[in-house]
Amino acid sequence: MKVNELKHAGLKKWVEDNVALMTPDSVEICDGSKGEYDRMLKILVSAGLATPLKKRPNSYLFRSDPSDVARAESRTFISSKNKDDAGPTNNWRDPVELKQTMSGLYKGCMKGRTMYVIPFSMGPVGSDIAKIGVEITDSPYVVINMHIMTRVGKKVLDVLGKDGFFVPCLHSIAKPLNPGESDNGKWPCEPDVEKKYISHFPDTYEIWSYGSGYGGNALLGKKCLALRIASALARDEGWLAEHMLILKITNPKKEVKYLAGALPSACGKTNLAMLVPTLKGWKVETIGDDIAWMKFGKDGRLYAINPEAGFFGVAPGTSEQSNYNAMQSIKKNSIFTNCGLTEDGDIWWEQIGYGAPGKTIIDWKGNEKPAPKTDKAVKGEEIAHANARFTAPANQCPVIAKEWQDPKGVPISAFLFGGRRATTIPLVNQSKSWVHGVFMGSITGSEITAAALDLKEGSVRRDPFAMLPFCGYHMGDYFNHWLKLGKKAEDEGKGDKLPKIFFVNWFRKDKDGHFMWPGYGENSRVLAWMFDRCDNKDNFVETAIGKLPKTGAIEAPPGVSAEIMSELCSVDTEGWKNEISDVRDKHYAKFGDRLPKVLYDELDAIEKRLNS
Ligand code: GTP
Ligand code: SPV
Ligand code: MN
Repeated sequence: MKVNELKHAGLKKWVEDNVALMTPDSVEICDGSKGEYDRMLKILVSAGLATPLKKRPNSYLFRSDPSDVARAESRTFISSKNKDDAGPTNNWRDPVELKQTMSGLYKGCMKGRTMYVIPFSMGPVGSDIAKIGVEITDSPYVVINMHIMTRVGKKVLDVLGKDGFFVPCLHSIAKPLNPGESDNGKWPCEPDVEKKYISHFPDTYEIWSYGSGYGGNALLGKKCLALRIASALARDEGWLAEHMLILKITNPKKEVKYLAGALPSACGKTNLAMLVPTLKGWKVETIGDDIAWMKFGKDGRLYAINPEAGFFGVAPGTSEQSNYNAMQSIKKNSIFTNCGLTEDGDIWWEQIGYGAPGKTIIDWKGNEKPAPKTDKAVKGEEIAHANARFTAPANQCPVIAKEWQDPKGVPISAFLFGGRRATTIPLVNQSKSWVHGVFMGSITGSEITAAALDLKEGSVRRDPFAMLPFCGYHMGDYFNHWLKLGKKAEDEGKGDKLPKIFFVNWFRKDKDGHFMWPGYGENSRVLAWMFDRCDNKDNFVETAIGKLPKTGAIEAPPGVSAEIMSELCSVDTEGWKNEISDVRDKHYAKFGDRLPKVLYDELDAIEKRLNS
């Protein structure tokens, strides 16, 4: 298909204007076909950017530039007309100035390259909850990843019609080629982090990204559209766009519930979404592992779709033991970025479950090293980058639920929030009410992981609703949006249809720094408790901070003593007092008068209960 054959006048003009600005050598409208995918890979292999993996059919390894290994939060901008609308947790730039600067950068940026125009649907094509985006990019690596992560092609243009709504997503890796020049094995990008831009214009629902080819910076359907822009759309249209996995859980009586869970980046969403329960008779199946879009149905229940079509998962730590279903999902047709390459032509990473075969291994920077005998991580000597990722089609997951692409979505019974917290926060805690649940989401804290550049790993930061880097507007208004949706349901007499809200923590540590809770498959014990809570089972005790499991209501996993269980499931009063003052002084204080008053009321009420 040619540009002048595009039926949507707005889309055609947008493409033509950008061709004139970016001056690519050629333009291609992507059709999402297997032929197109294979052709992109031929280009990438011959440019020395992709290595075919002997051990995995139709699978390839990429090594990025060392400057381009994760989301660049310091270079991510929410460019609303009014600075106040971006709020204290986002980097704001004036949209007129930012567009001027970036237009200057975009000028001629695709010289020597092909411009790819990717029409994609976030969500099953034509679903009421789905949205259409079109990404312009000069990266064939982005094209193949978008093939897996979204639904690409002509069917999307058909739904878009002559004047349908789409989110324009501009992307360039910022590395034009001179005549005769090729990438020659070097990942093309702007290596100076300060010159990268991941910009969002929430008033006009546009995305402009420049200089990075990695993950959330470049696959613009994901964090940029499905969270930052979608959260603004959801605010304007009355729905929810969240950084949440969606899972289906079946109990031994064959009763089914759906649950959505927000955990910060690299804190266990993919693992939870595909968990293999250790509890007999329980089953977990996957709907999605990173993002949920949710709308209320006529019956008052909240229906969720997974807007994505694949998994862009954290590789290190993934093993047959920790995440069997992810390991099965990546056996073929998968893309690996910044993993190690073994002598026999397979990928390898820390905690993959076995030492590397052979004598040597190529690390993520392309250096040959002795093959590690064990899969233990050695600080500073990592073979795979800590944020190395796999891209795999969701339908390759052995436990993908049969309804995962149902256009009407699945009804959510419970939300869970959580983070990585070595102290204070109990294994699981149910909110006393919707408002208390929103309070819980709003104070989420987590130790920083490798999923973002330029942040000190390990220190605790507040990451409300796991949305800190992904909320496209003022976080105080976002809290209010959640409160308003709950109030509306309650006012309409449908409060009992609202999902129950829980807070979990798999990451408590003992004095020696060891995890107190085994996590992974054992988390099914907590899911089962939540499941029964949704049916109002008498398995809880009311405490100052919420509803905690009754002694014995969650059976201790092998190796966990009764004392540890009790520590994990009780209120650390002193810890919580510190938590409350930290939230009041350092977190809520940032939001000024846009922090809903009822959340301060929750804070006061908990403090009062802790002191009584
Ligand atoms: P993003 O894709 O960045 O949004 O990450 P995610 O939330 O999907 O995290 P993921 O499931 O990929 O897990 C990230 C890391 O946490 C991996 O190294 C996992 O092995 C580890 N992890 C996941 N679940 C658990 C758990 O229950 N306990 C412990 N100790 N570690 C876990
Ligand atoms: C995250 O960081 O939460 C991810 C990876 O899921 S990325 O797509 O790079 O944002
Ligand atoms: Mn994520």
